[in-house]
Amino acid sequence: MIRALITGIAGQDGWYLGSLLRSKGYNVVGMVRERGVALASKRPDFPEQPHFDRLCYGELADAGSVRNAIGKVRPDEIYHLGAQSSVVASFSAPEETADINAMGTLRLLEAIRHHRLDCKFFNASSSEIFGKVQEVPQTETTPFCPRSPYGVSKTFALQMTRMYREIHGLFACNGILFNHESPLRPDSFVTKKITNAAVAIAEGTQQTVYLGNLNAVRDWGYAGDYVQVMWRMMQHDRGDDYVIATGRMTTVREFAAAAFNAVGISLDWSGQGVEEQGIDANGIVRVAVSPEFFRPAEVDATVGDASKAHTVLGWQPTVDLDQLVQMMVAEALRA
Ligand code: NAP
Ligand code: F7E
Repeated sequence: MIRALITGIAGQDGWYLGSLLRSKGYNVVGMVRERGVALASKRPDFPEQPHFDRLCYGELADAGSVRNAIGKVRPDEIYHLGAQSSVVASFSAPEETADINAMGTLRLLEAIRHHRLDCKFFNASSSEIFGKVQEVPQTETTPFCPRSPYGVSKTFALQMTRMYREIHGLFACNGILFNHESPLRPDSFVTKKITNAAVAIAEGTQQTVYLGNLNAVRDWGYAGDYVQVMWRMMQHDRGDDYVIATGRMTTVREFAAAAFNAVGISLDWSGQGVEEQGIDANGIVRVAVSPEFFRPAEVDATVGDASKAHTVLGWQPTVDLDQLVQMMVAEALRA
């Protein structure tokens, strides 16, 4: 039986990946920072299913605990998903972000070397490494130009992972993941904030949702599809780096329009910048802009070209944006 260690098992991708690996017969050990965390109680909005066999303690900010976890579990495959994953939060907590995301990845890689472990390593990298994009769409060869402490931390982690592959011969992969969402996305991310708000507005418990940059463009995929390709990378005959994306650009405004449509509310847009509003058929403002949600720096035209993953790994996304919106709205209606 193959033993996998998943860092970040309590997060969105941890749930999908743990479920996938268990369905393939893996023994799944989830690393958490609080021993015995009751994941079900952390996640009352989603039916609990077994997505790990057992948990082990591991704090990415602490080298000793990471080394202990690796030494005790001795996994065949490590899927490193644990991170301070909020770009917004990284602007107010740059040091913590660097410690967990950059140094945390290095601590894992060093623990593998320390224990002379013969294992494979997957690192969850991010499209945020491209930041102020140097070309559109972005591929595995697009130069890095991160614009947030989060993006810088993920650039360090990607380069370290590459270095351990090239210098130490580790089977190591970087998934350069573009945004991927699901009903398990935490409420602070824009897709979940919008789908929750659209449902609350349709049910009459909320009047208006306040958003930041409506012109921001993202390439949004489905988390269930993205964990499939993480596993495929680890089954290939050598470790490598892959852009994982849908190739479709969507603005926050378009995502909001789709979510409101899904609950039967059609929006008309008027005004510009902070004056822009999305207004329903009764003339009620349902979407408004608040400067509170603007960022010190925004990444532009983020859209990925996943041709390499299509060709080499035979991966294709199965859920399009409309299906993703429907899925997230259905879950918000159910909750
Ligand atoms: P997520 O829901 O935020 O989950 C992150 C997990 O990391 C949480 O379970 C969290 O544990 C854990 N974690 C945070 N700090 C830790 C620490 N100091 N020690 C140990 N564990 C810690 O993230 P996700 O959306 O599943 O993303 C998975 C990975 O993909 C992350 O590395 C993220 O940066 C990367 N990524 C995600 C996307 C996306 O669109 N989702 C795109 C590109 C890259 P707690 O529950 O204890 O907080
Ligand atoms: O923002 C805009 C905001 O916070 C998306 C993480 O998984 O993907 C994620 O990071 C866009 C941005 O995700 C609001 O300005 C407008 O342009 O949902 P988000 P993110 O920052 O793209 C990358 C690839 C990761 O690696 C990260 O881990 O939406 N936006 N109005 C807003 N964003 C938020 N959060 N809230 C708003 O009200």
